[in-house]
Amino acid sequence: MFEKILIANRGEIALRIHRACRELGIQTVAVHSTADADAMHVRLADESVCIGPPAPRQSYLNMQAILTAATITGAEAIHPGVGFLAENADFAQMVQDHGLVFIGPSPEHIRIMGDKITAKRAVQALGIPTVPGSDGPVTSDEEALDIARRIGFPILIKAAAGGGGKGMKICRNEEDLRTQLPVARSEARSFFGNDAVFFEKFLEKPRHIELQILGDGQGNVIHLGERDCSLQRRHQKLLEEAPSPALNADEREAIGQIALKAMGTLGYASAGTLEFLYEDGQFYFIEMNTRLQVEHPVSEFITGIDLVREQIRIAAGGKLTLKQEDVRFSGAAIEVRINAEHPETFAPSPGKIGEYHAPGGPGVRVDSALYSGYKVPSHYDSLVSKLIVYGKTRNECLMRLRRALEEYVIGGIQTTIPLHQKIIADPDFITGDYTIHWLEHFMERAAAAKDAGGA
Ligand code: MV4
Repeated sequence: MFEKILIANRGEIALRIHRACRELGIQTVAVHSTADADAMHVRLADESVCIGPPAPRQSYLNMQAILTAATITGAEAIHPGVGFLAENADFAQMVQDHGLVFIGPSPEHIRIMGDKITAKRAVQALGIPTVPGSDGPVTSDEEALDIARRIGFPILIKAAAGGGGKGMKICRNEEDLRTQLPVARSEARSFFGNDAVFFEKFLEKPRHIELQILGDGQGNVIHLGERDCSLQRRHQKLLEEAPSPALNADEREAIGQIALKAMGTLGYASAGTLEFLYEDGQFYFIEMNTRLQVEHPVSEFITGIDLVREQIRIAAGGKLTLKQEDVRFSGAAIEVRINAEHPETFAPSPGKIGEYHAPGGPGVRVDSALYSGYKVPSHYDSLVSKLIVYGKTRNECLMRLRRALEEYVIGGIQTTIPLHQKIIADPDFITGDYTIHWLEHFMERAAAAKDAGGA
């Protein structure tokens, strides 16, 4: 096992990784920007190194500075957390080239999955269902029209290097296709420096369901079930739950078995997530995330598996000790993402935390680096806390979430807590009846009700 790990991230995820290290008896090195000198993970780590000014390019994305920090502190491995360098294949390779261990999958697997076209080809070849579409990049109008005739409208143009919904174009007829193809290509070139685009049949009302997997790179793979991440706004997730209220046990078993076989053949190592769209009882793969995810705690709650601990054990050469039949699914978990934002306008609300009181009691977990007197910097993502609750049933989980949100006090800044309180009181949410478009409509209804009330 490692003696010392460098945590190349910040905020709640840096703290989450620190906690796993500590429980394994591993020393930690925090790296931080000048804006994060007073951060919780910096205070708790055994050692810390300031790696640059607030701008991420000059600190959390500065590979040379991070590798130097690892070298001077004698860290043997680097955990990249989520975001920043977590899915950067070049960084994973550089870490290896410096004789250190990257706590994550191989650079090759990161690279394959980072390009949506190569990712789709790879998983399709391994038997995972994908959305009907072009088999590769589309360049000419003739090709585009051919594919359109084969799969039918509506069609979605996606960028191979895309992600987060950037640069997607919906085409409802041939004219749209002719006008949008060049636009999509030039946007892809300017956003990502890669103008390759591909086509998929556009699914109108899917849910976003993702499968958590864990492999040891030696052919052993388990899955920790699915998470329903359909509640999102502008490609930012707000709330995630496991299991999905839309799936039955047979569907879960079927997609799980397909994924196990595929990831085993691939020899995948570390934690990973297969993202699917789910519509009318069918799963369609869209992307694979080759990292730990923000919403990993819901899967931990329903399986009792510590994903970060397992990532570290696997990176140190350990084999998976669990077989799929040893993974026991029980109960329901929900995570709400609490952002330092206005709950109606989503305007960022950085600033100094006043009173701080986190909820507790049975089945409640708070992953947050907040403390009273902490100053939320304006340079980074606005996620300041994750509240995760567990219940034996979804209903118990919902009741518990309601009371935990009531207990939570975060003074001094605005947060999305009031928004979460409204969402979980909505009848559609309570019955689990929502798609990826639900939240947009919910926000419109809420705004209209407010206008009517104010008039
Ligand atoms: C789609 C889709 C409908 N049909 N692909 C959005 C981001 C990227 N991860 C993939 N995305 C979508 N791909 C087909 N063929 C709808 C979306 C989409 C979406 C997906 C997941 C979660 C939220 C979303 C919000 C809008 C659109």
